[in-house]
Amino acid sequence: APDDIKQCVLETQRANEALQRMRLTAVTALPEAADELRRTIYDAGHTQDLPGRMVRREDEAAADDREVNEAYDDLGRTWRFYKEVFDRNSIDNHGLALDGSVHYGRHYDNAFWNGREMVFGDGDGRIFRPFTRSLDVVAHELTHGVTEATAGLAYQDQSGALNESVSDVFGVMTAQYAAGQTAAEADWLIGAELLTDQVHGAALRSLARPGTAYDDPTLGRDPQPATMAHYVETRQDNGGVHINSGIPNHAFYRAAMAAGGYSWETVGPVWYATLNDHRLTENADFAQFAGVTLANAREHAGRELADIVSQAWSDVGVTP
Ligand code: ASN
Ligand code: ZN
Repeated sequence: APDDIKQCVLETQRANEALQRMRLTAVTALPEAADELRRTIYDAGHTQDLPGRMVRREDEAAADDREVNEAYDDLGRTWRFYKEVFDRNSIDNHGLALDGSVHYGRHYDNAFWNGREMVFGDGDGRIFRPFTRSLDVVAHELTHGVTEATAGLAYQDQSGALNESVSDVFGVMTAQYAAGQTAAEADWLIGAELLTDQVHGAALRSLARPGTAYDDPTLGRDPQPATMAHYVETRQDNGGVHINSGIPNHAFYRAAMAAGGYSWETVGPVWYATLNDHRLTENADFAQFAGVTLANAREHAGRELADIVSQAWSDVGVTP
């Protein structure tokens, strides 16, 4: 069944690519995008000027800078995950070169995708270590680019929480793939490597137990809900996009655990097909997203996985 989904994803991609090629050749006759990994890492030198000084390009030897090499290695792992598992050629599926900037700002406690590149702060050293430490965080940021290039989920309210969740889901899947872990073996944490020993908490977020990862209110982070019963209505954080993402995150976790085996071979392809499905609108809410996952599971993965996906959404209180 997962092979069928892969096949479908492949066919959709081929169709999209053929269309894109026709457009491109019609306009400028551009050469085919190279199907190869092209990374460039920049050093922002503790400023907020991007991208900063170029410090390591593809095939160059390791730099004398841990964060430069972590960004380089983890962008590579994420690129390989998308290529090998979903036959996706980089963020735009057209071989977009991957740019990353490290040492952004001073004591900067975050990482982000700015629409062109991935940017990583060094953390304040008290709560956070440099944001290149966690592969799932690097993959989370790169996936914001993938979502922008596919479903285009608006970064507000439920579609924003779905956008965040997709980044977490593909972030943990990238880490599980790189480590060769089954759903049962994985920790399902985002950013476990970022927190210093002084922090009370395991990670930024947990897909297995949302709300338990980082629940120290003095750190200004709200616990995430795992189900609709605890959905948080707020105007902060674009309508709580990093909060309510706990709900679709937990649905994915439950489905992956029920399916067993490797997440990227079971529910991962269903979520990936959903991201590439034209039935998913930019302002989709949880119920609509769930509906498209179910449609894809039914159409390409068969009854058993469809029932698992359906049960997982029902468990978190989302009815398609
Ligand atoms: N690290 C955050 C994220 O990628 C940055 C943000 O708030 N957009 O979600
Ligand atoms: Zn994000």
